[in-house]
Amino acid sequence: MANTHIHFTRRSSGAAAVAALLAACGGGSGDGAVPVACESITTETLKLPGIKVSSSTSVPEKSDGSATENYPAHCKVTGTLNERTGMDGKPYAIGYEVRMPKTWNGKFLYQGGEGTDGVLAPALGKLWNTDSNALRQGYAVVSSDGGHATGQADATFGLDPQARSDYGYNAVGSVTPAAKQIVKLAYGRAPERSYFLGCSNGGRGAMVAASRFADQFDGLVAGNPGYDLPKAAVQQIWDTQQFMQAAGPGQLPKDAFPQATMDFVGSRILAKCDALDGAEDGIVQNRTACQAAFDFARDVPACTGGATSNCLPTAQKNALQKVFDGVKNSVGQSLYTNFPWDPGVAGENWRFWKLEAAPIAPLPFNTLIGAGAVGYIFTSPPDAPSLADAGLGYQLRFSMDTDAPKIFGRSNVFKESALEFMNPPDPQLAALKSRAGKLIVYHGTADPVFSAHRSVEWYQALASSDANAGSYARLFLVPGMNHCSGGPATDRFNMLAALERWVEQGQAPDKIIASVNPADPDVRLRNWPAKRTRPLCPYPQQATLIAGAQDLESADSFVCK
Ligand SMILES: [Ca+2]
Repeated sequence: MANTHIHFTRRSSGAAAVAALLAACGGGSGDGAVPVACESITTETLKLPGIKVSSSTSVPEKSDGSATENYPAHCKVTGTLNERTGMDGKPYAIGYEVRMPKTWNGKFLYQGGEGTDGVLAPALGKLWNTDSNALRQGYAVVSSDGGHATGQADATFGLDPQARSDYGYNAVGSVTPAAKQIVKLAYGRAPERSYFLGCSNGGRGAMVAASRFADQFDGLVAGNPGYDLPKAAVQQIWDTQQFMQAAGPGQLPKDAFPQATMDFVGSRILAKCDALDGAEDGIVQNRTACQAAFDFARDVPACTGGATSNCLPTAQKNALQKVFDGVKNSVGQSLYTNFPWDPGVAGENWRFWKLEAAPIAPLPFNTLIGAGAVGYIFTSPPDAPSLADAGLGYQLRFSMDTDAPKIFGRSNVFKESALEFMNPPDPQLAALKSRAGKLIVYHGTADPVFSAHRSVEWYQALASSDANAGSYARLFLVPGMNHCSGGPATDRFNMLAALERWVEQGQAPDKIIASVNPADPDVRLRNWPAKRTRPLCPYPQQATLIAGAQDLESADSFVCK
């Protein structure tokens, strides 16, 4: 068969079609297939109201890039749903991209979006925490732009209420059935299995899909999910306020908290907590015991008498205490949750998000959880502040008593509050449970963006209401890991493979083996061997060194309990 066009096979309805295939290809799979040209997938052949196909293109194999970028020969279809003019007078649509490999494994994957969307990410099926992608594994993959094509650096789509809903949940809900129809048109049959995988906002998307669109998915992976994301965005403004309290004239948070400061805090946490899991290895597996054993106020000394080493200046110490305790209003009510103390606070990715990118940074970073997101997407009605100063003035003026409650606000125009359009409406996942779907959530315990404790609280509530929660939803904490990857951690693992075994073979994940990324600066800095592996354990279990085990680098030396 010529390689200029990619063909797909589908069930034949007649012998003539089989003969045509054999003639065209000089052979065949023998399963009675008829070729469908990628280019034949059009708005007219799809015949779905409101769904436009903009392009359908055969893409040749790519094998000269990185392991995560390479892909097999496939058909790429792009288009839009629901073209409309927004309340702000701007054109909107939900953009989508479907990529379908020439050799299909019969499965479908929704690739969760990142940040505030706004771009059509290549639908390669990014497999977080691995060196592969789902397209290479034979998946048909779809991505979407979340309902606005304004780029990652623009949060002003939040001025349009429908664009908010599209971003929160409706893009996934609309694109998924349309994409499955495209897959069916291409291959002649519907996917046998449908999955969702995402991290960060895509992890939030997985939890939302598990709640709102459980009928569309057999299994979902939610990495470092932004559950209560609008609250986490308020927390970020709180962080900026605390960090700036500790900053000197002309200083930004990254200046006031040099890496040596966070290295010192990390070392003090390790001193109290490393051995609690039986292994002095730079990883704190026993998070719960560590939170009790480590007392920041007591164990990280304040500088006195002119000392500048092995201590923290009082202003820095006060700021970090407040950041880790979590955002509170003036009467001390928690508006989000707290953050676990973990040696991963010394991680490069922790620093990037907590001290550099999120507080006061060029766009797009403060559109995700900073002034842009809160001011334009999560406040109702929108505050719509000037971002000329990267949102610093807005953040410093922001009142936790009178501004923060706007994330719960509604109006005649904005009928859904930010919490309503961003969170899963049923965190108990009744629909997913009833159809025997599965959800794997994982979360780095040193995530500076979304606190791992929020995932723990979600799972505790689920498990307390349903003793069988572990039969359809499991949470894996990743000690030391920062936001989706990075940090002093074993952050390489394949959650999609674990999910496939659970869904397709009924093998629930009792542990997931994770390894280090030898190229990660936090791993290199600590001289951890490349062979280091650890088990990730389903919450509430934690990895513990087996008494007498000799090899500290092997997952086999640890048990989940
Ligand atoms: Ca340890």
